[in-house]
Amino acid sequence: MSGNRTFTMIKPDAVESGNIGNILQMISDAGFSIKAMKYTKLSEERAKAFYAVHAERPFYGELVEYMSSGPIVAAILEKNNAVEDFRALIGATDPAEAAEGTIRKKYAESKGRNAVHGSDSDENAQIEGEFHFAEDEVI
Ligand code: DAT
Ligand code: MG
Repeated sequence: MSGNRTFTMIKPDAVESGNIGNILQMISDAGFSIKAMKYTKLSEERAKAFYAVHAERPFYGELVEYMSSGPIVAAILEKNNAVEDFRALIGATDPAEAAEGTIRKKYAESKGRNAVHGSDSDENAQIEGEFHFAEDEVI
């Protein structure tokens, strides 16, 4: 059975370009409700830890630098089939390959600076949510 929660971040490029409101509107219109949310900034150490699974990839250094370069919005979202439906809403990693109407198609700058994060499994949604939020911060 698929779970009903996922974790997202509005990344530094989308915050910088003034699209927090537009992206939250798309998330709300798609039927997700917010269980926790914060405006914050990842230190280099925290960005390294969050993306540790990608440590061996050639883009890891660039990814860590970018994700710690400016403020983000982190949130836990709820909806039936949350992980899969949210991945469909955000679109492919590379905005050039993302479907029309997806968040990344509309707001991402590039494959590296791609506007939003979405968890890729129920297990990672849980881990990533706990990375950013204490238990009593989740409604
Ligand atoms: P996704 O965010 O779609 O789950 P991922 O988990 O494969 O993609 O990679 C995590 C992030 O790393 C991604 O959102 C942007 C960055 N990234 C991935 N592949 C990249 C590449 N080839 N060049 C630069 N950045 C990349
Ligand atoms: Mg991923």
